[in-house]
Amino acid sequence: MSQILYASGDGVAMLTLNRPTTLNAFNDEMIGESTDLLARARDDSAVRCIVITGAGRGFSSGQDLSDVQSRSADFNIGQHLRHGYHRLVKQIIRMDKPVIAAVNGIAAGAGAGIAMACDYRIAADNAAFMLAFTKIGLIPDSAINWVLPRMIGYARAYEMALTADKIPAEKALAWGMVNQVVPAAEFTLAVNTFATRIASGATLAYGLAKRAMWDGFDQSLDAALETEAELQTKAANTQDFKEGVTAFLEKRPARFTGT
Ligand code: T3D
Repeated sequence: MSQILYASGDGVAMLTLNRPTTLNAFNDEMIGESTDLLARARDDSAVRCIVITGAGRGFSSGQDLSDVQSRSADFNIGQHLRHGYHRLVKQIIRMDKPVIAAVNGIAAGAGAGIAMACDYRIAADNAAFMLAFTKIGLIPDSAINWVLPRMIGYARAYEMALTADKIPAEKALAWGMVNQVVPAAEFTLAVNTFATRIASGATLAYGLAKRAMWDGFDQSLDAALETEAELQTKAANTQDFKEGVTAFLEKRPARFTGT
């Protein structure tokens, strides 16, 4: 059985993590499949926005712990991360398309890492985030140590690692970890409405803005300004820029095509 459901339409590709009996724990197959499907969405010009969500009551419970127990003595966890989760989170962070995490339930361990690597998080009001790692004697991984302190500050990020407590959606919103919290009953509609709105926007500019901001984390002011100049040159060469300015002057809504 496929570990991920993939559907696309109206400019949106939807990846649904599909191991609900484990709250969508990641086994090797699911890590590989999600990385490949993200590449497919990235390379499909009809796809202008990507959504990752979970089947059933969880978003993802992180690494499948049954698989962990059956590993051989010479299993190399560093290589497992490098060839698995690292490729997956980099696929999300480095693609020039917006990726939305639709967090329908618990996002624990690497599941929280995947959600945090995304560009926007919509959480159901019964969702929660949990750095479960230290409960089993591990440190956070899947780019959490890089992303989360930048997102919410060291004090809160380290508190999450230290306590491994569940951070409910509303608290995650107050901490700046999620962008929207919606009632569970309205979750699917809210996700579809937002994703469709983004997919009909100036998606090329969204992708370039994403790159400028991520690159900016590692850059000096001068280098960041140069990146802005280069990427703005690209944005200014798009049909969307022409259309955006024309629509403004004609006092009508713009019809962006992502080209
Ligand atoms: O080693 C490496 O590969 C390095 C990489 C590490 C990355 C990581 O993600 S490490 C962190 C791994 N994840 C966890 O430690 C979380 C484990 N799960 C939980 O703590 C809890 O399940 C939750 C807090 C997420 C949810 O609790 P609750 O009470 O809502 O659900 P539950 O009853 O615990 O789980 C429901 C079922 O899912 C249950 O199976 P059952 O009893 O109905 O047959 C449970 O065993 C299963 N499940 C939940 N999480 C995992 C899992 N099965 C395998 N792996 C899991 N991670």
